[in-house]
Amino acid sequence: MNLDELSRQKYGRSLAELDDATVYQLLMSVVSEKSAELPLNAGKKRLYYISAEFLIGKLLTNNLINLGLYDEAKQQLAEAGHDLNKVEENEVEPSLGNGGLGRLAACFIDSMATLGLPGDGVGLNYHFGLFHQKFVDNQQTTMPDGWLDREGWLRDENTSFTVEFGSFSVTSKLFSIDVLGYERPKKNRLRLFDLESIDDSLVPDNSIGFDKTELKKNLTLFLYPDDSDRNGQLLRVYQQYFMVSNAAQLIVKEAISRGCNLHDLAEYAVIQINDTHPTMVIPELIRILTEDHDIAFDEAVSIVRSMVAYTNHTILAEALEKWPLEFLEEVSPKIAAIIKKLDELTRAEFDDPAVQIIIDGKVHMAHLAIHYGYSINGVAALHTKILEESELKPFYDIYPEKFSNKTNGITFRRWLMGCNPELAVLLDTLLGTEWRHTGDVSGLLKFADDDEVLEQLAAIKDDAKQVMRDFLKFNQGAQVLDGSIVDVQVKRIHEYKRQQMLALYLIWKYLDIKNGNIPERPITVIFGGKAAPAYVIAQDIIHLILTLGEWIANDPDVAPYLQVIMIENYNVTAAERIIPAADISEQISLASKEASGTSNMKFMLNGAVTLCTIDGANVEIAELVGDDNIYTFGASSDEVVKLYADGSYNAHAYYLKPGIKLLVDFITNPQFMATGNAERLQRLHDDLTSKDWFMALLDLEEYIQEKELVYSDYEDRKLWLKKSLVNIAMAGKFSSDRTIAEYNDEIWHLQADK
Ligand code: 26M
Repeated sequence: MNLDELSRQKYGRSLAELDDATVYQLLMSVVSEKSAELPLNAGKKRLYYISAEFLIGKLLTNNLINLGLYDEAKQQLAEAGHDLNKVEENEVEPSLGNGGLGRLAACFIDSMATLGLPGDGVGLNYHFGLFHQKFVDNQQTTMPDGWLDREGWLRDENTSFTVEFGSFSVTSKLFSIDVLGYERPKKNRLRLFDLESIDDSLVPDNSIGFDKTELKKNLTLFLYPDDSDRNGQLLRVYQQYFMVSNAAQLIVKEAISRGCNLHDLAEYAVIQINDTHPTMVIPELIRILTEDHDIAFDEAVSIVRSMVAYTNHTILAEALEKWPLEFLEEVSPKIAAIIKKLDELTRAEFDDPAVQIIIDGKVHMAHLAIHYGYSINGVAALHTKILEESELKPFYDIYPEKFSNKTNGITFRRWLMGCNPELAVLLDTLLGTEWRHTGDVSGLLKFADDDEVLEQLAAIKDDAKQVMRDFLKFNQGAQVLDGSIVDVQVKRIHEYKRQQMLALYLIWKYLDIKNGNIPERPITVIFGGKAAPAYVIAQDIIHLILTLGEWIANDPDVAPYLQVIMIENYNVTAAERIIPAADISEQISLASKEASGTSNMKFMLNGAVTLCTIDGANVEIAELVGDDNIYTFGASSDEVVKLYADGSYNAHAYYLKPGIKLLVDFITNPQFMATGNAERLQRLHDDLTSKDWFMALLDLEEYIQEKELVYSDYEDRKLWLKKSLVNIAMAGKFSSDRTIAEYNDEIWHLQADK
């Protein structure tokens, strides 16, 4: 590849003369042409990973890496005076996901392609994605994220299906994005269904409101449209059925084209459903087999049962989908009728009311998926244990063989090679390049006491901090304090993740500095994340963080030592700039509530030290790195489960402890409140002092202590660098290639293509 020559051919100018936007166009066309030539991974059996979200991030760097062109491209660009990071600013990040579940799906399709497994992602092409977050008056505002405006990676597949709803039908339109494996000669695809009759003009420029009843025009406008009213909830069911009906039709069509007679469909296709959102694929496949292909109902049920596997990502009751049967009857009477039949079958077999599919007129999607699929997995060891022993125990008692754990993982292409190329090069130098294929970086351990290597790690962290500074300056004009320790919590805003607990710590630290206890070095605490528009308390938490950040910045006694930055519109691109720069990874969910977490793995791989509760995959991180290399605190999941079971957590009693009351009451201190929105701050205060459903006050004192210990340990440079090194070295387990190999060995049984 000679970019200068290509530039002269295409634009009649040298590479050095191009502006960054044109360099981007050039690189994108090179990559697209190369990837278009690659054949698909093939094999009798294909996997379809159906997901409402695919949070794939920008693709240029990733695809250059996977095509083996990254080093060349970077060098040629550098010689012509261009910086790949700057060039990448011209790419728009697809807005097709929200959080961990969507990013996991993106890591998984990358790993499937890397392992040569024939399998595609299947989802929807939301025109305005989730939403674009902007801060106005220290509050979250939401704008449509029109990511499709600019030329991107989508290819029109010239494929359409008809989807019949109860009272009308629509035509779909299939797009795809190539999914390349790491240095692999074949590819897979992300298949995204769109609506032929979609109408972008339903959405105003500056708001995410739109007519929810115009279903023929709106089905693929937004991911998770507001569901605070009945029309919004119905729209989600319409979207889900649109997604899975297309998926099912695609699966059947492709299987037939490979010689399947449909009685043997399970030999040709396996479906992984990412959370319960795609569960209706079960009745939809049964419908297609019985209605269109004359297969008897019982046989159709048994075929489908042997080809659908379900991943559970949460034990939060409010996130376990239960749709009123009446909704399903409106969206698709045929699907509702099949679900009723399936419910009758399970009722005849099992007496326990807890395991029925339709309970009090609501369809429990997880129950449907467990009875009529062959596999259910949790996403970290602790999470799976909680599913088996408590949350889904009645199902585990019936079907122990269906349950398994698949601890999540992350792709090292994006989360190490792409976002931290200097660290990747250091690993090459120390270990050779094998780790790029195996994910095994444990050889680094033998350098744990090598001062030279430790200093190289320190230098890499400093460079990453500079990249982060530039990003925050560019993104939102924020100026990171010089020489600060970087302490980060980035993830969806949710009470169970307890951003509010870190905010309370910041109040403590602010007051401590006011009292004259000056920290040894400046501290930069970085938050990032979006709150669901209908989730009021989550918006209040964002408001608290932003108001606190401003308050501290305006206090000259404290501002030189403590800083709070909240990243606006946190997304994959921001994560790639922030995570390599982090010293401390905040993973402080209420024990038992975070199914796994995946940012914990990204931080670890990039040398941050974890400060965490014993929750999700933190448990596995702690086992790997040992007590000396992680900071844990807080109630255990058993203790928390017990507190919920006997209802004995008393928020008010914790609030009344003098050390805690002072911090919580700061939120409603009149001077502070006057700088923010009194209603929001008062509501948050009231919630913390009376309900505190996710028990932020329970662990607060221990958290403050542990944070102080972390900051003071950081000052022992050598000790800290060693912790950082051990974390990197032990992160190999969390390669999503390992996770996907496990899914394949134990659930999918696909043949890898050569
Ligand atoms: C539910 C109902 C209606 C509308 C939306 C939802 C919904 C959408 C997304 C609920 C939850 C959603 O995301 C869940 C999620 O991201 N879960 C995370 O999955 C990760 C990958 O397994 C885990 O690492 C995280 O612990 C888990 O929170």
